[in-house]
Amino acid sequence: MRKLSTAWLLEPQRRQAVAIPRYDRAQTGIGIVHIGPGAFHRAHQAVYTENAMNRSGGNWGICGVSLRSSDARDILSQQDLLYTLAILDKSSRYQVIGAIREILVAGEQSDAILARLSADTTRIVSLTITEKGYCLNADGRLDLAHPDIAADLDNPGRPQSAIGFLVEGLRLRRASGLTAFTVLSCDNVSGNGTKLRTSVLDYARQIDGELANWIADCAAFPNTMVDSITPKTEDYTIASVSDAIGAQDNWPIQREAFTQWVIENNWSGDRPDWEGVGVVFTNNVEGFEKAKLRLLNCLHSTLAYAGSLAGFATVYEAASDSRFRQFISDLAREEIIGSFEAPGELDIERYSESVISRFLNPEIRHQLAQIAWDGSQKIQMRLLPVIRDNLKLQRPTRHLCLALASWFEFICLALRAGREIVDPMAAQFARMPALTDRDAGNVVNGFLGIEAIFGDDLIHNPLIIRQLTDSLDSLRIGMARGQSIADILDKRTRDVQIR
Ligand code: CS2
Repeated sequence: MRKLSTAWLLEPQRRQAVAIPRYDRAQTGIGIVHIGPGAFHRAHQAVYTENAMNRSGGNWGICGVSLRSSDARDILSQQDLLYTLAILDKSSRYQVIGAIREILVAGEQSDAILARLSADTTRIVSLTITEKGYCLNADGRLDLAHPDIAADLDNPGRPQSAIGFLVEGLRLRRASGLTAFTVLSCDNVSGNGTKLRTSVLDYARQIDGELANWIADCAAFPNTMVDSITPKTEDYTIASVSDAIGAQDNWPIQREAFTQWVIENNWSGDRPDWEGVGVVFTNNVEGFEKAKLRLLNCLHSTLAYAGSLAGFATVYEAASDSRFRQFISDLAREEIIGSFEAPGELDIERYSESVISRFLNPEIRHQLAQIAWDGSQKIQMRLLPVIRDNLKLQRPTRHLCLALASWFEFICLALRAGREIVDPMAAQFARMPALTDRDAGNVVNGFLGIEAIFGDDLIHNPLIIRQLTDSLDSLRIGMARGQSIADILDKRTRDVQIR
């Protein structure tokens, strides 16, 4: 089979059903640097940029910056940095994306990265670095003791972290009299732009107060909400996409048809014609962000932990179980909707239903194990703020506590079995005997005592301690009696309804 390449795009026998770049790729300059060009970036922001260039042109090619692995560069450079987006739904579509024009790897190509960041032509630096890339401590400030940050502060001209690169890039721009770029965070983090701004300014202040003031005055850090379910590429994806397009693509990306990008109206400089291809610019990102994190992501994490305990492998499998579906829709209706102010233009009930129906897309094999990663970071965005808001508003928290207790049990079972836990705090968990205690109360206290995750409020809340202990007990007792977790969830749902 021919390899996906620029030459293949020009072949007359190429399948016409596969969409390909319509702009002149060779003549397109780089205008965006993206830190973290993983699957989500390639399925989402790169596709909006591709579609914007198809529609209106512009020098908006993307330079991807990988902070750790060189895989993306090594594999994609063998196919001229082209890859296929497979949109999997009732009917599937395939589009070859050409927006990425260069991929650089930190450590190996740091000079080239800094040259890109400080080039006049670079107007936007976007990021998908996940929750942990922000390096914030429990008070929401930059964690100066974080090993990556401490190393960069020792040697700021040779950064390794995203924060270090942003600040060094901005410093170089200021020194050569250029304008700042817009810093566009695209992570599932509430107030992502504001948080990134805090990290960047805290870091810059350590180096040079004047530089920090300049960044504060000149660089925009809009908040954003990003959405599209993007399971990671598996071997079957490579085989089925290559088969569908008629060329060998060694790193295609799969995602659902639904996609959404909402960006705060807070911008300096120009940008691709994103509005023309469906991006929404608004003054109220916060409401959209909360709706997405609290409904889609919170329900995802709930399925990831409770569903894994039940032996399900994918979101589709777990959500297809009627008891699980009932549990998450009750959680959404009774405890999530109403915990925050939804944007006026969003019908929140319908949004919530549509999220659950997206979980039921049989074409998307989204592994629960993938969603379960980094739980210590994710629950801080997805579950804990809902619990806190409900406590303030005297609203119920029982389903939320059962979801959280599922995470406790998920970690506890992995620790006991010596299974790998993909989480930046895994080593700390392994050093805490309380987390594997037989007594549910001790486990709950052990977890709630981790201030970096839970702050210092929940451990003093008797209602939450009771509900968590109760939930963990019923999970354990039920499972020990051979009940399926789906039955346990089902029973809890009915108990709550009787109350
Ligand atoms: C998921 C998200 O992996 C996860 O934690 O909840 O990546 C989710 O698929 C996306 O946010 C959907 O936009």
